[in-house]
Parts: sequence; C-alpha cells; structure tokens
Amino acid sequence: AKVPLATRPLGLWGTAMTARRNVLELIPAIATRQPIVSGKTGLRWHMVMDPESLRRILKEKVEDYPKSTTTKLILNPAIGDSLFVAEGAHWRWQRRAAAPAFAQRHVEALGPVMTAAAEASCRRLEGATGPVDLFEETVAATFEVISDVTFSGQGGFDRDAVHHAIDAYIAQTARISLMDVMGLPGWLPRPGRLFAGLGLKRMKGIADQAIAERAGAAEKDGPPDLLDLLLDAQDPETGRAMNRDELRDNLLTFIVAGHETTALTLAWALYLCAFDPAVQEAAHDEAARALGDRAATAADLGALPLTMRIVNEALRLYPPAAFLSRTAQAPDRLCGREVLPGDTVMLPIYALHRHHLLWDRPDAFDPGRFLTAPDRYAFLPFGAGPRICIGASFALQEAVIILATLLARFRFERIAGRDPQPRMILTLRPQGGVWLKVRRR
Ligand code: MNH
Repeated sequence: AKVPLATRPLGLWGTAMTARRNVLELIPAIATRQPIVSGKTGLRWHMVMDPESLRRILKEKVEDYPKSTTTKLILNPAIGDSLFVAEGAHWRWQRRAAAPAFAQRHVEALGPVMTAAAEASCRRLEGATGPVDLFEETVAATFEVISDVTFSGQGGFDRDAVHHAIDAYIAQTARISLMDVMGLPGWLPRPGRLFAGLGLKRMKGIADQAIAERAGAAEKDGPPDLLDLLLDAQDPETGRAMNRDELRDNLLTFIVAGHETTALTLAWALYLCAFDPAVQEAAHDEAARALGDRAATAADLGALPLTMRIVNEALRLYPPAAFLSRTAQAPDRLCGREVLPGDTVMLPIYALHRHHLLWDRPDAFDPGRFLTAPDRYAFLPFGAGPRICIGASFALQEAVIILATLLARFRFERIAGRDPQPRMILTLRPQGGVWLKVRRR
C-alpha cells in the first residue's frame, strides 16, 4: 500500500490551491472570489477545475480567453511579444513558423544532445560524496540541453550569465520590494528591479551576439539546431520570417520555458522514486534491460514505458506550470456562473491534478494509473488546445532519456526529515532543493 504524500500549504497561491477540497465540495467546479474592487467589472477571479469548462477556455473559446494581462506584464520585459505571450495574428504566424522545429523528426534528431547531457550528469554524480541537491543537478543537465540546441557549439554564448539573469529576474518578479510596501510611486526605480533589468539586458545582448555570429557563419556540421531552424523558418501562409529581435525573443523563450520546467519534472520524479523504492527498482530493471551500460537515446523511448509513466505521474503530482491564467474578453458562463470581460480566470493545474472527483487516490504516487489514458482535460501539465506547449514532446523525450540513464546507474534514497516542499514561484519549485542520497549501483 502506498502512503499518501504529504503536501503543505504553498504560500499565498497555495492557500488557494490547498483550499480546493472545501471549495469544491460546496461548489462543484468553480469558485468565484469576491470582487477586489466592488462595483467594477473585470476585477474578479474565477478558479476553474471542471474539465468541460477547461476545454471551453483552452479550446472552444480560446480567442475569448487570451493569456492574462499579468502573465504578459511579467514576461514581456524578458521575452518580448514572442510565441509564449503573443495573441491573434502575431501569435499564429510565429506558431506556424516555429512548429516544424518541434516536429517529431527534429526532436528525435536532437536526441544525441540529450544523451550527452545524461552522460555528463552521471559523471557529476559519480564524483558526489554525501547528499546531492538533485534539482540543482537536473537544472545543470537541462540547461546544457537547451543551450546546446539553441546555440550549439558557440563559445560566445555565456551560459552562466543567461542563467543568472533569468534567476535574478524571476526572483524579482516574485518579490514585492520594500518600496512597494511603503507605497512609494511606481516610477521610482526599485534597486532590485533595476539590477534584474540590467541582467536581462546583458542576457539579450549575449543572445543577439550569438545570432549575429551564426547568421554570418558558413554552414556548420551536424544536424540543424533550433537557431538554424528558426533562422530559416517562414510562416507557410504569409512567407514572413522572423526579424533579429523576434528571433532572439523566441530563442530566449525556449530557454526560459524549456529548461527549468524539465529540470523540475526530473527532480520531482527522482524524489518520487526515492519515496517508493519498489517503483524505483522496477524502473531500474526496465532501464538496465533496455540500456545495459550505455546512456539512453531517443530510440530507446519505446522500451521505457514505465519511465514515461513515472514522468507523467511526476507531472501530475508536481506540475511545473502549476497555475495558468487568462483574462476574459467576452461575457460568458462557466458552470452556470457569470464571467465578465476583464475577469481573471485561473486554471489551478496543481489542484486539478489532485482533484478527488477526477483522480483515484489523488495524492498517492502511482505511475500505474497512466496505463489507461486520463481524461484529456483532467491532466494538463502542458496545457491544451492551440496554445499547448510547443516543446511537450521535446521535454518528454529529454526527461525519459535523462531519468532512465540515471536510474540505470544509481540508486536514490530519501534523507529523513529532508523531503522537498513545493513552493509556487512562477513555477512549482522544491523549496531548498531536492536532497537525496545517491549510490552507484
Ligand atoms: Mn512549455 C507553453 C509547460 C517544456 C516552450 N509550456 C507551455 C504551456 C505549459 C507548458 C503549461 C502552456 C501555457 C498556457 O497555456 O498558459 N513546458 C511546460 C512543461 C515543460 C515544458 C511542464 C517541461 C516538462 N516548453 C518546454 C520546452 C520548450 C517549451 C522544452 C521549448 C524548448 N512552452 C514553450 C512555448 C510555449 C509553451 C514556446 C508557448 C506556446 C504557444 O503559446 O504557442
């Protein structure tokens, strides 16, 4: 029998999330918060966890529910009006132009980069003595993958600078400064934000330089990477190509959207394996049988079904994008409740994935539940509809390659009293890291 995982309130956001049970038993699907400013429309929140309504928001009425104003406000300084945040025609043509780069055959061609990152991760773990923070480790691995597939083999691309810029920026957007609390006017520059802004500027400069170098360079060897593909990309309908700024914003989008999310998936998956040694042994056997001594490749995915189910179960229990939000554009009704233009519609994916009306023993770690496909709109780690994550198969392939390689060679064990606690900081992160004992098999 599996012990339910303990979950703790997740700060401000999490209080709303963990209140789901009480709320949901009273109102089956949607909880509407009191207006923040009474009498005005557009200042209300709706929490939506009913699969039919989620389908309406993400698919049928997608034009009426663009990404929330807050999402755009937070992301715009870092990634401009790129694929992740754009709407309407400007989104459509970027999606059409980028889609071929994420097609199955290109993702498979990028497999060797992921295999190399898995091998490098093993080498780092071989040298480890004592407990290891697996979140830090998996961030290193996935950052290596994303920087290699965006700016492969370019010495001018300073990984650390990009990494730090993103971290500093994310930390800043999640923090209210003392000056805000004191009510000082918004136009007064906040020191922390100013600093994070400089980091962003530097990060953009680095990406610009890498793009300029590549655009001017002769054909390079090896399969095309994301930068090659985007440099050549054209909207099949209009023939429009990306200009340099659009190119840079989209490459940074892939870096920002693509590495921490996958690292989180891996770190939580490793924790869950440590939590349930029987599952870990079965996954180890599967990986050892499929791989022998070598690292996993894209061609091994078919032989690693349990590893894939563990990844899915980690995405269910700890979805990196634990909260999505939209701003309603038109009057609507969701589950019989009135939605007004300007209202914020929250999609609490974390709560959805642990909803007791949708999942059997929702808090239990049970990869076997994915032997049958879940309800499409009850499992949304990558969103759904036209705005579904463009990198989903990239991420799944990468996660399975790295996880299987690690489980084949190492055993991971919990450290009493150091179980990771999820915290919502733009993504669902393990507070303080994922510390485990790592033993060579
Ligand atoms: Mn990803 C959109 C989750 C990996 C690039 N991603 C989304 C959305 C979710 C998401 C959820 C939809 C957000 C919304 O509807 O508001 N993404 C993930 C997770 C992982 C992930 C959980 C890893 C696990 N994402 C990746 C990778 C890349 C990537 C890897 C690129 C290399 N994601 C994107 C882009 C979008 C996106 C680009 C925006 C797509 C669009 O709006 O058309």
